[in-house]
Order: sequence, then C-alpha cells, then structure tokens
Amino acid sequence: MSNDEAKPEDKLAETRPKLVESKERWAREGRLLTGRAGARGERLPPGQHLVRDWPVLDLGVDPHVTPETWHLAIDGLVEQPLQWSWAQFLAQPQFHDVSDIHCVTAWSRFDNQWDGVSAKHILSLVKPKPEARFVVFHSFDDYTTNLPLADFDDDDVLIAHSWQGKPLPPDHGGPARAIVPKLYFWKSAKWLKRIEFIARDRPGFWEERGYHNHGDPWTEERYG
Ligand SMILES: Nc1nc2c(c(=O)[nH]1)N[C@H]1C(S)=C(S)[C@@H](COP(=O)(O)O)O[C@H]1N2
Ligand SMILES: [Mo]
Repeated sequence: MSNDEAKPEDKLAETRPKLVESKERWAREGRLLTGRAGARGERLPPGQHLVRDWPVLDLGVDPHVTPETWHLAIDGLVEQPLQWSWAQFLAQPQFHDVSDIHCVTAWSRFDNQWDGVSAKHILSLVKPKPEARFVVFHSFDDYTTNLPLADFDDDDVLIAHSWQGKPLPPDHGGPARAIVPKLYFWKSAKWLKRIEFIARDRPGFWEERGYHNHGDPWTEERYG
C-alpha cells in the first residue's frame, strides 16, 4: 500500500513512532496491571496515583483549530444529523460538571470543572436510531476512539469548551473535546470534529494498538 492510500490514522501513527511503539509494548507486557479488584466505591481506581498538575498526552500533531475554523458534525445512525459552528455550539444549553480524570499511564486528577454541552442534550437533538449501538469520536488530528452508546449516554459525559472556568487550552484539545469520566482518558477525544453513531463496533486509534476496547479504570481494562 502506498502512503497516499494509507488511512489517516496510519499517518498519525507515523508522527511519533517511538511513543506509539512503547505504548504498544506496554500493552503487550501488561505494564502497570495490579490484578487487584477495584471497588466501585473507591474514588481512585487500582494502579492509579494522584497528580496535581495536568499532563499533556497526544500524538504530537497540533491541528491548530480555532473557534473560527472549528465545526462539529453529529451524524451516522441518527434521525436528525446536525453540524454546529462555534457560535451554534455555544448557543446550546450549557452544562457544568465536576469529575475526575484517569489516564491509562496511571495518573489521575480529581475535581476537574468542565463547562460545555452535555451528551444527554446532544442525544435529545439527534435522536439515535434503534440500531445505533456505538459512538466513534473523530478529531481534527485524525485521532479516533470508540465507545458503547450506553457509555456516551451518561450524566457526566460532555463536549467541553472550558476547564476550571477558562477556555480549554489548545494542548488539552481546545477549543473543544469530549469528556467521558468513567473511562480511561484516551476515550476523551481532544479537538473533536465529529461524533458518529454506528451499529457495529469499530476500534479507534489505541483500541487497534493493544489497548482495551472498553477501558473501565475500576476493572483495569487497560489492555485487550
Ligand atoms: N485528538 C486526540 N485526542 C486524544 C489523544 C490524541 O492523541 N489526539 N490522546 C488521548 C490520550 S492517549 C490521552 S491520555 C488524553 C490526554 O489528554 P490531555 O493531553 O489533555 O491530558 O487525550 C486523549 N485524546
Ligand atoms: Mo493516554
């Protein structure tokens, strides 16, 4: 296959080959797995440690999205597909929530304050068809990640434009990113450009590279 025919994701993988290789190796070796059963009632999932700062982790492609160039498509198996400009996105009912981040590289950060548009509101507008079972996030850097519709359809899931009351910084996915607090943070796509509803599951960038398809931190669904 020539480079021109390569999937955008493969090109993304070439941007930081060493990082992708080490993370694939960690998956094969089961790095950081404790084998401890995590209790749902415990706030810090097994094998995680707390950090106060907020590390930046991505494939190193800054897509340089601004509110002027940003747009979000919500489509696939829905009754009412839609596309928002930045102004249209901000005109939606605003949702505020406080939640924790759990990254598969073992850091967690408590009490992140998010503002944005809730998944519940999005679902009420687009109305997924009965056959829609999974959601794929697509990003401006060609990153993708998948999750069950049931996990997207949760009270704490949102498309965030602000963190701690301030606009989301570009290196953390600004102007807008997905936030899915109950799954490892690789499921929270930065620089979000499309939410696609599909019937049959389709693994995303890290899910195709040894990471768990689901990613529940409390049962240590790190690799799979
Ligand atoms: N678009 C995009 N989203 C992404 C990634 C990426 O490379 N591109 N990396 C994921 C991973 S592996 C993690 S741990 C988190 C890191 O988010 P942060 O840099 O804001 O901490 O973003 C996730 N979302
Ligand atoms: Mo990550």
